[in-house]
Amino acid sequence: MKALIFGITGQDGSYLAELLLKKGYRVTGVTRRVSVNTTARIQHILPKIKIVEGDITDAFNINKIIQDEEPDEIYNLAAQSHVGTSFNQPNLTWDITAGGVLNILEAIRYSPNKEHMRFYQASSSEMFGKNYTLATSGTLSVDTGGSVVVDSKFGKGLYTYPKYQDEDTPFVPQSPYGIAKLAAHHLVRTYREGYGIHGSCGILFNHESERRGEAFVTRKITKWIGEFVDWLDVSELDKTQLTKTEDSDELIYASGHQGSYMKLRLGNLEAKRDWGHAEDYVEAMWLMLQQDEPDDYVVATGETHSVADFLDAAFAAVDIDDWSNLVFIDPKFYRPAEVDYLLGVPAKAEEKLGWKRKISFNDLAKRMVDCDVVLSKRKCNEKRL
Ligand code: NAP
Ligand code: G4F
Repeated sequence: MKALIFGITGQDGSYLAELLLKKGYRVTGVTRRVSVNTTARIQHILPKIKIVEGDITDAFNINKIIQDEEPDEIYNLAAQSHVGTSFNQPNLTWDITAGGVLNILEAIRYSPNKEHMRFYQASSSEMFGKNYTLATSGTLSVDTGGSVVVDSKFGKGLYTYPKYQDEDTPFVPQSPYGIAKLAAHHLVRTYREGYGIHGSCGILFNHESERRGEAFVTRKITKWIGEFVDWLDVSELDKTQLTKTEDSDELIYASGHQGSYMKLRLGNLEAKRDWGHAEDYVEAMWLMLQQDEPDDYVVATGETHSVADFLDAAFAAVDIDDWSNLVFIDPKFYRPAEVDYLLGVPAKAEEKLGWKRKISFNDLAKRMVDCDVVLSKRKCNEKRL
């Protein structure tokens, strides 16, 4: 089997390529020309995959790649994927995140091998925006642990709160990114129904990992913790020496110590997300393309946690219980419109694909922190040489 991955240099692209190689696929990845090397995440598998140069906004280029490669499965993970950036660069976000998908669909539509091609599109929980479904008393019963049992048409599942999103929740996107993803989502449905393309969309909720981009909130937190722990070590400080001073809210000082350290600067800590691990989520992408019929699926954990909860879990991994003096709230990181609450019900994916997430919220945070502590030490040692 032959797979073509758009967005192979990204977080998900790297995990998906590894998964497909393990399954015996021949993998081709599309990378765009940039002035620096972007293959860090796939460096270890580069000898085993084929790389072709392409940009999904270039329709002719994309068409040629698809006709040349004749893949059995096409995975589109390429996007301008940062929600905050989409408010500053809405046109670019639209061209890549919506227009790019149209280019791929058109190439498939006119391909002589159309009947043999299956297509996966990376849709997003960001498409739900501010909307959610409120479980009614008829569909839920309260579990002893404070969770609720949602009795959906795909069976019973245990979830932590009666507000959720699933495949039936109407989309009310809140950002240029969410709107572009929703346009792409509807394009896939239209090409599926209109031209018989085997196209499936994974409505994936937030998923993170040790390879997550550094501008997303989880990785921004764990990277900062890694570097901070290194600073404590080098300065021979222990955590009890840290004090808050009156003259600067933005710096961390230690009693009896000359140096200071810039606090972790964040925006809205109240927003709630359904966070899983990317390694689990790429498995769901592959499973979708193994189905006889194309369809759309929510992929999520069924739990929701605030950014503040993630801070608790991440700082706990380095034995810091109270992070309140280490974080500075910077209005710059607030968004013009926010998605306040995401909790996905993955009952359909569990029932029809047999998918189940394996990595818990606390393990996710710990794995990311552990990795960033090691990475920071390595980087700092290099700097000191
Ligand atoms: P990511 O790390 O930001 O990766 C995005 C990928 O898209 C990178 O390989 C990037 O290449 C590529 N790309 C961007 N613009 C391109 C263009 N014009 N032409 C070709 N390639 C381009 O994102 P991710 O977290 O792996 O997410 C994968 C996909 O799932 C994205 O579509 C994202 O929107 C969607 N999604 C993600 C989540 C999540 O929580 N991670 C949830 C729902 C949906 P460069 O390396 O050159 O920048
Ligand atoms: O980590 P985030 O930037 O992820 P966001 O906006 O939820 O988007 C991610 O998940 C989507 C799926 O729902 C994907 F489609 C999308 O591609 C991306 O992978 O922000 C999470 C939350 C937001 O509420 C944000 O306002 O964290 C809040 N936040 C608070 N301080 C921050 C910061 N976000 C970022 N990036 N940086 C901050 O300093």
